[in-house]
Amino acid sequence: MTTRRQILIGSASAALLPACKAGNLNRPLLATDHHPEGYPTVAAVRHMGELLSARTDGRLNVKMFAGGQLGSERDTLEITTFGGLDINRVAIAPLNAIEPMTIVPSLPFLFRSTAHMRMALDGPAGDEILASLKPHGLIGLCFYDSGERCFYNTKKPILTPEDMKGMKIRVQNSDLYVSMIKALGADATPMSLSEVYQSLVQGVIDGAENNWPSYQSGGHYTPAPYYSLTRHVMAPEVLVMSASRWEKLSTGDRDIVMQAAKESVPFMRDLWDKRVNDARAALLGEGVKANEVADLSAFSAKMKPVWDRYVVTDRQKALVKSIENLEA
Ligand code: GTR
Repeated sequence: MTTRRQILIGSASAALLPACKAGNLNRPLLATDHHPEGYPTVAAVRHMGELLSARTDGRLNVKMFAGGQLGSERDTLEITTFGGLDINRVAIAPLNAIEPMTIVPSLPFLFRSTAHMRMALDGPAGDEILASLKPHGLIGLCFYDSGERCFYNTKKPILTPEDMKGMKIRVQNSDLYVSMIKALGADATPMSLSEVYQSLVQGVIDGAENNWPSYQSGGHYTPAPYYSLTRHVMAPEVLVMSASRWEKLSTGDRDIVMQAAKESVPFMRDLWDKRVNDARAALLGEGVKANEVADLSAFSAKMKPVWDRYVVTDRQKALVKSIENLEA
């Protein structure tokens, strides 16, 4: 039986065909992002493309398909692993089902601050997570910031986990986040980002969780104006490349690609910090009711069984420890 996902993946692949000219290695690197043009992740990959082009006299460059036009992150990842797409910027959550090491930076309340998160991902911990993607047909190029994810909903401010009782909360497609929501006493509904706005409007869900820029760019604040600063997850975005395309690059070109990706990180962070501040200010100006949460430990205390369930291998445990021990 042909599933809806297979049809979607098929139509995305068909959309790529004109740009692809299968087997033509002179074609641009085909890149995709769920976010619209102008979003910091999209701008960063465009910047990377400019660096590539400048450093190879236009031999290497990037063609970007932004705005989720090729489907959900889960679907485009599948296309990337079989080589239909070359570069993909995704959240780390859809990689959780593929590679257990990606669970670690996705853990609720792991990172103590933005500085801590950046230090971990810029160092050996980050390198280990990126390298863990290789057996899955993906080359991890770099991490981008995704800020602090917070809960928002259509009903009321969340001050304690008790306030979430019975609420239907959308999560990304990751079992870890389904368990996180259940541990907080709410009901989890995994769905793709593009379905969230309509689901909030129709009351299919009561809330979701995300950073300020995504809350703004998806328009979710209109149906769900209560934004509670739980800062429960600081999981990063990841930029991956299809291993099959990577293997066709010369060693010299691989270095150029890796270097351009690394240089796009500080570029992205500058845009990101500004975007977070602008989104916050604009949304507060539009009447979003944001509230601080006095006792975050009431939320983090409930995460112990979630960590225990998902951090199981020795490698994961060692990675958690090495990140916890960083002094940022
Ligand atoms: C955003 C992230 C997206 C997407 C989204 C989501 O913060 O940038 O890649 O994963 O969250 O909630 O699905």
